[in-house]
Order: sequence, then structure tokens, then C-alpha cells
Amino acid sequence: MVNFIRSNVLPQFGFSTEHSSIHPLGNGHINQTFLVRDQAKTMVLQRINTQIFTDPRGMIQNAANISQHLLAKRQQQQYPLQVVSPIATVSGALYVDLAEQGFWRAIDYLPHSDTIEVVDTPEQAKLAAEAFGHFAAALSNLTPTDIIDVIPNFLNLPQRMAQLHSAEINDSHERLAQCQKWVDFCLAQTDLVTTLLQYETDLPIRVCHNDTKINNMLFDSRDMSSLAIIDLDTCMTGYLMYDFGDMVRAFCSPEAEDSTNLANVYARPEIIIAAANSYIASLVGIITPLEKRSLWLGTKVMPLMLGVRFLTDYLNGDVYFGIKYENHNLDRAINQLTIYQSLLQQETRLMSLFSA
Ligand code: GN1
Ligand code: MG
Repeated sequence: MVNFIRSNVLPQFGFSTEHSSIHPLGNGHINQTFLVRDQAKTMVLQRINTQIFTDPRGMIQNAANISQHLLAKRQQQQYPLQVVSPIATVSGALYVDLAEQGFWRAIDYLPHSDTIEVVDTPEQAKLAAEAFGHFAAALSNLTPTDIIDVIPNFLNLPQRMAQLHSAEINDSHERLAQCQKWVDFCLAQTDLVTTLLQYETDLPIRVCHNDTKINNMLFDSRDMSSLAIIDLDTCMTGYLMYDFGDMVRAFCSPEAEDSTNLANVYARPEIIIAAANSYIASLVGIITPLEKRSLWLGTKVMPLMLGVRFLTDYLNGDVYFGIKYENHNLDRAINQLTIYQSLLQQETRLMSLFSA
């Protein structure tokens, strides 16, 4: 792969074929990401998974529009973070389409940037939630219809439940026996689906990030202050409750998303309190009272939905998320569903954070 990139992709972006280093970067489950450096410059290079992003041009156009909008906001002092922008090829295109050999694009690498995989302190949760809040605030005057729906029904819980049910019925890889109790548990969460459908009709539709996990925020490695929000691939219409809920599911546990140390997989209330307060504060004047109340609903929906998605992929034979070992998707699903259960156990106390 590295040799292929060196000879076929780097020249298109004006990088030296001889003097470049190419290293895998980050922990994405879908696209392949590399950090590329030559003597003069650095970029983040990605091979897009076009099985999942079936309209990669639309996805890249969305990201370009959003970064341009954020840059304009930054110039007007209305967005305090740095912006990662697409890097054009030497011929001025935003991508390199090599058909079977991949669909490639490059984005800025920000010097002194650092990511974390697990939130350690309420202060980190506060900073990250504030950064995602600024991001949502800056996008609040974009017209949702100007943004392409790159993965239709991406965060549609009833549809994700239906996909799990089909995977259960097909049991194409004879894995159901290993996870029947978790499948039953997920499919029994019908009350949550009913509540969700009631809320959705009244909530404003916004342009959202849709993948607000902690490693999609860059910290400044010199002082661990907030630097930038990255991974604009799934930016499309959605609800604030999902961006918030995805943050909570990703921030709240002391263990990584695929940890099997379940005794230590739980929702830390102090992290959720810090995230809630700073997210809401950064959206003052924008977030409506109903949206504020909906944040708790999103907090329950997101770990359940990701648990359902991992479980479905496990049953289907790991066709969607990249895995590192055989039961990886099952371990991820159990982890996320354990977080969901921990949130339910603390519901009375935590939901009061979001009352008007
Ligand atoms: C995937 O590829 P990555 O890591 O940015 C997934 C998200 C999940 C996330 C879980 C397009 O994101 O929805 O929340 O894994 N992205 C897509 O870690 O499905
Ligand atoms: Mg992503």
C-alpha cells in the first residue's frame, strides 16, 4: 500500500516520491488514513471507503463547504477554533479517483495537534463539548438543504433496529447463539423508539457533525487546549441531540470503545455534567428549550444505536466496520450496550441536567 501511494498518489498532490514518509494515522473504522511528510510539507491522506461513502464527491464537497463556512466564521471572530481544509491536487481537484485503486483525498495536518482515545478528566470533557458546541453554533446559519445527505438514514434508530432484526433472522455467519441475549435486549427497547419518533417531529433540523467522538477533536499538544474539530465526512442534517449523545457515549466511560474490561465500563456522571454544562453554554441563544430537553434522549439513543450497529455487523460477518480480530464487533457492541445500561441506571439524576 505504501509503495502504491508513493508512486501513484503522492505526485498528484505535489509530494516528493523519493523523500516522503507515509505512516498510518488514527483509529478510524471506515476510511484508511495516512500521515505524509516530505521535506517541505505535511498532509493527511485518506483512501475513502466507497462501499460506505457511495457518493465520495458529494462527501468531499460537503466537507469543503463546511470548512469554508467555518473559515469565514473564524475571520468574523465567530468561531474560535482552527479549521482543517481540503488540499487540492496539482491540477486543482479535491480528490484523485483511481477507480479500483482507490478514491483519494488530502486534508490539512495541523502542527502540534494531538488526539486522545479516552477522556480522563471533566476538564477534557468540558473543552471537547465546548468545541463541538462552537462547531454546531457556527453551522447554525447554514441552510440544511445545501448539504448533501451522504449516508441517508445514517442515524435512524428504527431502521438500525430493523437491520438488526434482519441480521438475526438470516444469521448468515451462525453467530446468533453467541449474542442472542444482546439482540433480544436491543430489540426490546421499543419505548425509546416511540419517544424518539414523538420528539423528532418537533425538533429543528440542523447541519450536524454526526461523529462527535473524542478522537475527532484535536488538542494542542503544547498545553492540551482545544485546537480543531476534524472528520467532516458525516456532516449532514441531523439533530443536536445526536451530536451531544454521541459525545457522551464516547466521553463517559473510563475504558476505550472496544474494551472488554466491563467492570470498568460505565457512565461517569461528573464527565456527563461537565459535557452538558459546556455544550449548552456554548449554544446559548441557538438551542431551543425542546432541543435542550432532547439532549438526554440523544444520550440514550446513541450508545444503543452504535451497539445495534456493531451487533448487526457482527451477525453479518463484519462487512462494515474494520476489525482487528474475530469478535471485535461483538466486544464493541457489548461495551456500548453496557454504557447504555449504566446511563439508564442513573437516569433520574442525569436527566435533570437537561430540564428547561
Ligand atoms: C465510524 O470511521 P470512524 O471511526 O470515523 C462510524 C461512526 C461510528 C464510529 C464508532 C461512517 O467512524 O458512525 O460512531 O465509527 N462512521 C461511519 O467509533 O459509519
Ligand atoms: Mg468518522
